Amino acid sequence: MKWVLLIAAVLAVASGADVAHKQQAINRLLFKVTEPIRSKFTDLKEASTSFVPTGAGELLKKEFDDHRLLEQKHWFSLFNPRHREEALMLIHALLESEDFEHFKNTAAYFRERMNEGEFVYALYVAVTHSSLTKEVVLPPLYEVTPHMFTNTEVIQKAYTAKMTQTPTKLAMEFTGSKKNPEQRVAYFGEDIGMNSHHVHWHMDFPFWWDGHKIDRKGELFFWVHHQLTARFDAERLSNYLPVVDELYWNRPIKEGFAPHTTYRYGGEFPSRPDNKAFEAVEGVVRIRDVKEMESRIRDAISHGYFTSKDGTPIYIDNERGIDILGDVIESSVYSPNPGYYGALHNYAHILLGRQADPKGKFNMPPGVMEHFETATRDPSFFRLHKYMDNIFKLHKDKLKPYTADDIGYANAHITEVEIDGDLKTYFEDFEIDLTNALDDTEEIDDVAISTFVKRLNHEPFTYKIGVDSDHEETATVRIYLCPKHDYNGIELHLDDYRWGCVEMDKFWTHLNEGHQTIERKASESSVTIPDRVPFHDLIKEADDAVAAGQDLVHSDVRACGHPARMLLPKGKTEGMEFNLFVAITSGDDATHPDPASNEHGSTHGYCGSHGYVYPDKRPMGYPLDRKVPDERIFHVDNINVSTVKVFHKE
Ligand code: CUO
Repeated sequence: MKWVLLIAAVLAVASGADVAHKQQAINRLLFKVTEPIRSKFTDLKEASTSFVPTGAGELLKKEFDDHRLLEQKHWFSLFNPRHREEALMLIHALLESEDFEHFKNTAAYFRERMNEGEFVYALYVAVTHSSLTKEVVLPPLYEVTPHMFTNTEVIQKAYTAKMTQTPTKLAMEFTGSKKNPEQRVAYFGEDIGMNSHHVHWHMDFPFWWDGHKIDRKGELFFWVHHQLTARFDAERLSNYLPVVDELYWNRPIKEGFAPHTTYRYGGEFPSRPDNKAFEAVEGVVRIRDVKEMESRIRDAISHGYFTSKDGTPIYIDNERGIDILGDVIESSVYSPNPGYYGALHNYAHILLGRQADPKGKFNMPPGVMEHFETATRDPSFFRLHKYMDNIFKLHKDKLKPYTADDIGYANAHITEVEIDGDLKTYFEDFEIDLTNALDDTEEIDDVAISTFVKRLNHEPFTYKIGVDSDHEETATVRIYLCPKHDYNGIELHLDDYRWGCVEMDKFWTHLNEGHQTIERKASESSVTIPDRVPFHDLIKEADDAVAAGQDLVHSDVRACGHPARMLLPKGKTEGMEFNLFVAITSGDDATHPDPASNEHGSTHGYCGSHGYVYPDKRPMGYPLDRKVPDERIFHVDNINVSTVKVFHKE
């Protein structure tokens, strides 16, 4: 994160709505959300009592006055229709604000009245999408609602430390024991940064989104989750585990899961033993419902078209079919016929989340699968997404394979691809501030309580791509990393490994006539984001800027993006071979006129370009997204496949 302080005193004093003031207000609204607004935050405190909500806010106020809203100090789940409805009312109220003052006052008013989980979700989504808060950096969610990212043991110890006012740094272990082979890859499913990316992806692209049209939202749903499963499989192979198998509705759920995680309000997250047979969730969804949804979707794929509500066919055996299929499977508001195709993905999350108490006999709260913050902790998450990924693959495999013309590009002859630096991964400690996990009052001083947990990182490296070119032109460069061998050590052919490829980067560059070397750092990847700025630093910087009458300029605002430090799979101590696949195609693939000089928000690969069309015209995953019956098609000058080794340093 680069921070530049600009002298903009006039603006700051006059409007109170420069970035520094906005950042300060959002920080304060999210500071200790389970307690009343601090009295020293006078403007917010004042608004919380005297502001009169208007528009959608007025409707929400009426719900509150009529005692219809979910109480405070209760768990919240987005998959609960009424909880969602309430959160959406606040999102609409915030998004229709005509200026930031109105936005801030609306938030302050409902912060003191609504359920805290609903409030946090609504504020995060509204800040993400409002034009009034474009440059505001959202505090790391894991420091605003730490319960959703940590475990019970740590939270309990943190409470003890708080009670005794003892500054403490607590070690956090990954869930489970070494008796469970799945434990070997818990560092991936439980990675704080990856969980943050996943929850933010779903805030950037909510299934319920009813605002402006978001470009290729369904395809992004496919791609971001396809990449999560491909990355998880690469981690499994790195740890001598077979790739994940899909979920079957009529077979027991092989892996159980004990989350060791507690809601802030609502007790422990429920556990599930190994080999639990699926049961209907009473009053919500039956197994035969999801089977039927699946069969209708498979049927549409076989036919090559979906049937919209009015009976018209929507043909999908084309480049854009994947977008519609994504909308249908999720299902989002864009689904052409949710009454018929249902909401396979969302119901599957609920089914998996409730298997501990499917009849609601024990009044258990929702499972980890019913929250995007916690879902990937459960190994069944990856089984579920593999199951859906295979449905996507069924559709992709039906499409006409690319021809030499579809993938060739005569202006780039790749002479060599080298890596400058080592592909070397290692674990390091990562510290998370727990201040916001602990109840207190204004009178009690904060003590420094944090937890540290292991996380994967890698040494910096740079791709060096030698290219001969006939003439000057902008070109598109795509880089994938693909496991070279399967679990049994058998070397894979292109058509077998392509679906397991991990997108490392995609960028546009300017080719000059003659020979050149394209250098691209791993840290510049367009699928990743750097570490989030800690909440404490955001607070200090905004407060300092406001006090000095200065403004803030933020880059790296987006929280959606795979953690940069997890760009590489773990690999093995003795080295693990991967195919490094580099393809250069014409710059015409870009949808924007300035691709080589514009990073499109720098995290477009998995997260699109916020508020704009997706920067790449080609299907996500191109040119590896379709069947390759004849590998010779790929033996072209503009594509290079080399073997690299990823080492893990113990
Ligand atoms: Cu992200 Cu199932 O969609 O978790």
